[in-house]
Amino acid sequence: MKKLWKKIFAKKERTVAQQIRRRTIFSFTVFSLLLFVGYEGWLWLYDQPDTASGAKKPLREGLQVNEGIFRKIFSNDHLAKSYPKSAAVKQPKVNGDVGMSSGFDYMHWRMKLVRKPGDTISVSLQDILMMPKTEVIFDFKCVEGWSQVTHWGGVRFSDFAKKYNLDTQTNMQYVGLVTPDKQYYVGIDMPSMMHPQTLLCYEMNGKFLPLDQGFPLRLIIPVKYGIKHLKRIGTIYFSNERPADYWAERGYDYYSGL
Ligand SMILES: Nc1nc2c(c(=O)[nH]1)N[C@H]1C(S)=C(S)[C@@H](COP(=O)(O)O)O[C@H]1N2
Ligand SMILES: [Mo]
Repeated sequence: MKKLWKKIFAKKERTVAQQIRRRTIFSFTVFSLLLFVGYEGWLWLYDQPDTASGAKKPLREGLQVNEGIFRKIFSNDHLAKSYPKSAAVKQPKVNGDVGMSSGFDYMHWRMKLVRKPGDTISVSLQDILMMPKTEVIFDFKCVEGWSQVTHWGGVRFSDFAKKYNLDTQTNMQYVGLVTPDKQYYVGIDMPSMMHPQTLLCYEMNGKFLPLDQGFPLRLIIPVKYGIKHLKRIGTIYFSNERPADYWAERGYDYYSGL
């Protein structure tokens, strides 16, 4: 009995050659298994239906799950940190002048509000000024790496949408904004556009915007990087497809959320 016990538990003495052989067989088995699993997995993926975008369904779904998580973290429910007025810089930096062509006739400016293709109305600065004002003081961040605390005033886009009965429109997925000369343009996802700190902005430090900072009207959207804060709004439209976006076309993240 004792002998049998010993025989079972005693470490088998193996020659070096035997040990190498054993390890080789083991490694080879694991490698073959992995190869098989990988190959079968690839065949499975290959058999999956394509989506409209041409990507395989499981991959597309994975991306959608990621996007969903991303939106939960970065959208609506979180407010950008706000600061006291005294923290705002007196002379905010001017950055970016695409679409800010000279000869802009600000005296006759009207914002084109495209309710749907073929149904556009004009909105004047007077119309905007008649609505309740909201102010926001936040740390404005540019993708170039600088940031500064700035103070803005204007109409919440969500208030504007309510006043103009844009229910159908705000049920769509995106808003597009374009400068009057069409040179600069951004696309914004609807949750960020309806965020309580997103403004159709006409004031900086309690005064009308300077021309080079977007007079008469610009977008202020604290949940996004600077590239999305389009200066000098010419047209607003709505879409379920991603609107053209100047910096996304040049390789920056379409969402550019903070
Ligand atoms: N029309 C227009 N709006 C624009 C830009 C631009 O080039 N053209 N640049 C963007 C970028 S990159 C930043 S950081 C901010 C800068 O706003 P500011 O000039 O008021 O500081 O505007 C954004 N809005
Ligand atoms: Mo920027």
